[in-house]
Amino acid sequence: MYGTLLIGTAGSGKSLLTKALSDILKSKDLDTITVNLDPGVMNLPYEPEVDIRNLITVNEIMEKYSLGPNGAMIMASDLLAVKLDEINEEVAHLRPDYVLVDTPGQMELFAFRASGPYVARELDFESKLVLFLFDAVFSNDPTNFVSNLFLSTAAYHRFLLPQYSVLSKVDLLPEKEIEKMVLWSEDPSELELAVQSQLTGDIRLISIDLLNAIASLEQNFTLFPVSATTYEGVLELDAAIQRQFRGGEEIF
Ligand SMILES: Nc1nc2c(ncn2[C@@H]2O[C@H](COP(=O)(O)OP(=O)(O)OP(=O)(O)O)[C@@H](O)[C@H]2O)c(=O)[nH]1
Ligand SMILES: [Mg+2]
Repeated sequence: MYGTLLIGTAGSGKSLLTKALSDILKSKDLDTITVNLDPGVMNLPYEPEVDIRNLITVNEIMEKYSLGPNGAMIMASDLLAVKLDEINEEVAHLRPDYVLVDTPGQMELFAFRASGPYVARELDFESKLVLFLFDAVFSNDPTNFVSNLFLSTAAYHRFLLPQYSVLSKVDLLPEKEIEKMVLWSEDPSELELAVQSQLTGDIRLISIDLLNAIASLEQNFTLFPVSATTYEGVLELDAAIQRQFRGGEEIF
């Protein structure tokens, strides 16, 4: 059983990409299920086979513990860890080959609290992969791109799982902007050039320092450009995921 966890900032496209990848896998007759781990989501673009909302909902927690929405979201994401055995049992019962795991909207609630790394570690898959989503529209200037690179590194630091970087929503920008970001991800000197030429003052200095720190980690951030609405790049991303699971090649 191979598990892919989709992680990224709020609204970066995790849920729609979960659907797109699931569509592709199912169209190839691969035994695939989706797992929703977001207890606060109202509408999903797919029908999850396993859904944390059957075990915990943010609304119930708000009522039961007299919490506001933020407090309830924090409590709900911590409760994920307690419910994990039940999630694992439900998944095991379905015996799929591929599991796509959609994670809570606010990435910090999952990645940066104790429960997220615990859940990622204890999910009962024989092999696991993280997809970290860079929202193309948000990443389209050097300052935001560097911030997102840093978040991606922080996610790796939390989960310590093989990790692919995905550039989501590429249908929303001209192709040359997408190519530019892919180039930044492949070649740190190109990103540094953009920082040097487009930024000034303290933000330039800090960005260069951050880039040097990231470069010293020697990680591969090469972006997979995808659109979950037009399906551009989704087949290629799926092929890369399959290679990772079957070949176990080093990514990060
Ligand atoms: N044009 C376009 N819109 C997209 C794409 N992927 C997601 N969206 C839109 O972006 C918004 C957020 O997408 P979601 O898939 O809900 O993102 P998410 O990361 O799951 O969001 P949260 O769980 O709420 O943090 C929705 O309105 C989607 O329709 C894409 O590839 N192209
Ligand atoms: Mg979502």
